Amino acid sequence: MAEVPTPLSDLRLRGVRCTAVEVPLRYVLGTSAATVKAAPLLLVDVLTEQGVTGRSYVFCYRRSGAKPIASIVEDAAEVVHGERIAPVAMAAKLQRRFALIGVTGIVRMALSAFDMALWDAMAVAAGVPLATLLGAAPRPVQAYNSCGLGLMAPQAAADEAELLLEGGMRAVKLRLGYPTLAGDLAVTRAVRARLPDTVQLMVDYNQALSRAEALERGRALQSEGVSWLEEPIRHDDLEGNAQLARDLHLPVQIGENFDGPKDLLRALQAQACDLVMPDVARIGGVTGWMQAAGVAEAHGIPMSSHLMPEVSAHLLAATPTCHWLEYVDWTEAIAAEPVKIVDGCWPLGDKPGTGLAWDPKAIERYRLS
Ligand code: SMN
Ligand code: MG
Repeated sequence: MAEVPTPLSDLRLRGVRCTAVEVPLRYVLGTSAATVKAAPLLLVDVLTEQGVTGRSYVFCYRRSGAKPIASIVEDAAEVVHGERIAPVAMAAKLQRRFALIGVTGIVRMALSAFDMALWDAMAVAAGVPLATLLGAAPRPVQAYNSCGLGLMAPQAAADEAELLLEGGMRAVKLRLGYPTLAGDLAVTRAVRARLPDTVQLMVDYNQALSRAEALERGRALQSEGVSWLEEPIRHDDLEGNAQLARDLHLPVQIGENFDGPKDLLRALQAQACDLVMPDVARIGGVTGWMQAAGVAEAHGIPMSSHLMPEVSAHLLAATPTCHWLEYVDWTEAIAAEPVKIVDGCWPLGDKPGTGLAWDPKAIERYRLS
């Protein structure tokens, strides 16, 4: 890390280094779509001629995702090799160069990972937190605990919910999508009953329901003290989501599957949701996030994040309609200095960049081939 700030105009791309790891999770996460027992992460380091390193990582969802994403990150770095680091300009060039394969799915994730590491390099070189570089005042960002609370028996879920209040958390998220409405209600009631009234409870279906089921279950959940209904149906069924948003008092939350800022715009134009929560690795990194944040503000829609809290906290600090940071502790095993939640908030300190730094021994231990 550069001790003395490097003039940003001098910062040039030398290359990238990608490392795939699979980190253990303290809390297993059983969603209605798949169970996450360990998290495959791709760590991306952007190297500059000046010796400054920019870091990012993305959650690969499946182990098999790491290699192809890494290969595209390396390809992208080749395209802009030797250029002055300018993430917005580089994103435009890369989107054009990757237009034939299509900037979606894992291509989008790779370009997002690269973009985030570029922004980190700039902030590190400038000697300021990423939030500061984005024009925001670094400040604590309210977080909800999204560790665990997967599909499990009601009493086990209630026990786990209590553990998740560590650090003064004022909200937690529960995964739903049991075979029956009765199953969803049993676990929601057990968890709600165990949480203090001051703690909010979000629920997430991971797209498990049909439109009709979502209407029935959403109506039932309206009187159960729940704060939002996340991805009840297919994320891309905008008409179905709009119908639910109209018919339910419970706010409909979507966004982790938005593929670039245009998806967020389309969802808001279709009035498909009350709240949005883009994933920084699918929305287009820092560059895509900031564009999406402008669109959310223009529509007056509160914006939260999805996973990867380290960079998302900086972005939310710079988001006009900042709502909730999704906190997960997935990098705890590999972080040089894991961040601890204080009084229910992610504390944005004064470390340059996103503050990401890895423990080399832990990286060796959890490295994927
Ligand atoms: C989720 C999705 C994928 C992996 C883990 C968790 C979930 C969330 O939808 O919103 O946290
Ligand atoms: Mg979700």
